[in-house]
Amino acid sequence: MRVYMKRQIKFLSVTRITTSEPSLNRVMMLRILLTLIFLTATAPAAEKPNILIIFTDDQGYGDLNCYGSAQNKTPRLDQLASEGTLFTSFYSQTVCGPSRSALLTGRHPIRSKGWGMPASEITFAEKMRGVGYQTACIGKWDVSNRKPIIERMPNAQGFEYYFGTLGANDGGGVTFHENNEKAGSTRDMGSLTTLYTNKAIDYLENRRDPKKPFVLYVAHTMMHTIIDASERFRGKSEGGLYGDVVEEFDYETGRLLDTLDQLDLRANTLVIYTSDNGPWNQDKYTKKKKGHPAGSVFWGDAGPLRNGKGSPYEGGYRLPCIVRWPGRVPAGRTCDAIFATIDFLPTFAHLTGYTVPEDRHIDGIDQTPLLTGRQEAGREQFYFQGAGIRVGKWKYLKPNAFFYGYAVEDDRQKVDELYNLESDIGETTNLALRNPKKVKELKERMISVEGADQLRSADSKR
Ligand SMILES: [Ca+2]
Repeated sequence: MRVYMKRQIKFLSVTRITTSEPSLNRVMMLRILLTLIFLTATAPAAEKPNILIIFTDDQGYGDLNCYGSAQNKTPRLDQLASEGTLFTSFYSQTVCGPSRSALLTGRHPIRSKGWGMPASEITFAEKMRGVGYQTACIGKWDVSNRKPIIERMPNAQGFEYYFGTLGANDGGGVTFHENNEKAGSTRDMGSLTTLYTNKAIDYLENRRDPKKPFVLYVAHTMMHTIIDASERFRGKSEGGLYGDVVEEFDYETGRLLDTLDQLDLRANTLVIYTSDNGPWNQDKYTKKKKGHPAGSVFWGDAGPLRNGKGSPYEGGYRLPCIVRWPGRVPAGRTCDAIFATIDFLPTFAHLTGYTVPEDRHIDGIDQTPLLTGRQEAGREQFYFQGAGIRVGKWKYLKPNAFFYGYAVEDDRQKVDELYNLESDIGETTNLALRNPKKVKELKERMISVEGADQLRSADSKR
């Protein structure tokens, strides 16, 4: 756009000097001005990417076929991966609310406060509105303590349009809000994936202004217990009820992606699919959970990773992540660089033209060079809340690392833990005693992140 403007302005000045006929001069001036107005009006949609974030709940690292699942059939997400980049060291957080506050603000939950995210936090949606974006959120919010606290609900946190549920569905029911108003409730958990998809499609087709770029954040309630699939998918997969839900989500995501194509939005839309935390795969929780059909499988698969939701082991934090942006993000690429939801806000800043908030510590970094393939390196480190840190291939957990109750491994010795994730992705062999220097180095790094409110982390300085 800037180039076009410069060319037109240059042409304008030349025209003024060389044209002697006044009426011709006026006509040309008018034409040029109209061209400039047209270019200005259409430029944002043509230049700034739309962003579609598809965020599932409690879906494990190993749930998709393209991440190694032998049971679940996920052709649409597999296709998305073949059209974009599949990340294998992507980190969200270990539970729902903290994961959402981190994604929205670019700040670890120690700063963005998870379920209790204060109104003073700045989200990427707020920043994107400031640079001409339309902003919408469909689905699970979960950062206003599951309550209708207006100043902490989506409309007040940057999203012009909202439809969804403020909390989770542990009791087998949800209440909806449309913007700040109550909008009904349901106990039919098998209807939610289709409902949110329909709302997202309706937003793309009917609610947005086609002349402006958009960000659409679709946060599904599935696969969070109490899970269910619609009649069309229930009992159909090889993976029990959980597999049915995964396959329905895959199908519905395909419908949403098809809508991008139908509206000619594929080329200029950055699509990100990921999950908020690992699967609820611990016996302690699942054995006593009521509300599922008898005998059904209702938890996901962490693949080769240790433990799941609520744990600082990889199964809690490391999630599938697929990014597609035709012609910009390399297609068919698998990338093991460290990338995280906290990086979304600074990366979107680069891509859409806003400035990252400067009055607070931002933990995320701009990962545009990684996404676009200009570099294969990502974050140098990733911090696990109250638990430890990963630096390169090394991961450290402190003796009193924080676990949510259901994720506690009763036989875990409360000692320093050090793992080489490159050779031991399942965190089976504790190398701490053999590498005291590495333990000391990582412990210091961990402490520097925790005390970083006024400082920039090593990654943020790049
Ligand atoms: Ca969750």
